[in-house]
Amino acid sequence: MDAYSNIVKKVLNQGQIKENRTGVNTIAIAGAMFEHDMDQGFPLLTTKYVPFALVASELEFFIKGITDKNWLQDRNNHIWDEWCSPAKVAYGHDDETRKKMMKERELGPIYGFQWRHFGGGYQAWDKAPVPSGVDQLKHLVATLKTNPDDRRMIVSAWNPMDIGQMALPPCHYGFQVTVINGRLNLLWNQRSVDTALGLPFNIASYGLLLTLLALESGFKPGTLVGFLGDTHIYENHVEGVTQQLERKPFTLPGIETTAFSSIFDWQYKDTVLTDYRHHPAIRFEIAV
Ligand code: DHF
Ligand code: TMP
Repeated sequence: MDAYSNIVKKVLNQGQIKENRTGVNTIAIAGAMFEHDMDQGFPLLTTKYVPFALVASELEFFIKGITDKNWLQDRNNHIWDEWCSPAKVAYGHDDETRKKMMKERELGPIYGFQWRHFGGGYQAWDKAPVPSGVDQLKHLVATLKTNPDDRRMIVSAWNPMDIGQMALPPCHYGFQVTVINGRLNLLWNQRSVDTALGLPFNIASYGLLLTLLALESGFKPGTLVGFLGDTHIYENHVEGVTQQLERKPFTLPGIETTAFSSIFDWQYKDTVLTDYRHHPAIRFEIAV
């Protein structure tokens, strides 16, 4: 798992100062790769506490195609709050979209909508999305079971037609699955990477998705790979990550899933961490 620390070090050593829309500068590099063999344990950082239940409930929210943040808030998950609260709707591209987002507490056609209803014509501010469009996740699962040698098992969250309606254009905008020698590998693409705050969640989330897809299809969990684009550390995170780098990692935790029947029926509480030893949490302020 020191793949993560290596990325942090690379950004600190090679990063250039860059301005961006948030008003908090970053140091940034153009491109990095994260790689982790799932045989070594579940990829949850041990050099700081990462709240696994928040990662898992956000993943269930994506898998179910839900875009209403009330669903997350009902599960004590507030990681998307800033992207809907009336005070801080930062990304809506036009005033009308913004107003609707505030009123309906909708995030727009983000990850889950695209995974399950790509091209389905998101217009439902006042009702649940109608089940239309391409169900990319269903197709991927079906192909895994019927033709696992396929090299076209891709789910894309990047839909240029819908970006104007999203609370935030997808950061991790696509993933691919490939089966090699009986092992299921997952590779994701991410255009913009908040190395201190977002990346630990993204790694754990795709590690969990890989595990669930492996359970669903009967393949062994393989390698998790992240292709990272603009990979940055916000200036006000430098002190925290520097402190974090000095910490000695613990052995990685495991995860256990009880009563699994299907990824589509999976609930985040069905999966629990085992033996998670970690250093204390580090507070990083989020740039909105
Ligand atoms: N914007 C920015 N600037 N960075 C992000 O990582 C980011 N992530 C988003 C939406 N917008 C973003 C969605 N994912 C947290 C983690 C992931 C996430 C949003 C927020 C976060 O605040 N994590 C805290 C713990 C939060 C808690 O315990 O409630 C952390 O310290 O990891
Ligand atoms: P941007 O849209 O201007 O790139 O800002 C998005 C910020 O959020 C950027 O710092 C990357 C970060 N981010 C992640 O790192 N992971 C995520 O999953 C999400 C949603 C955002």
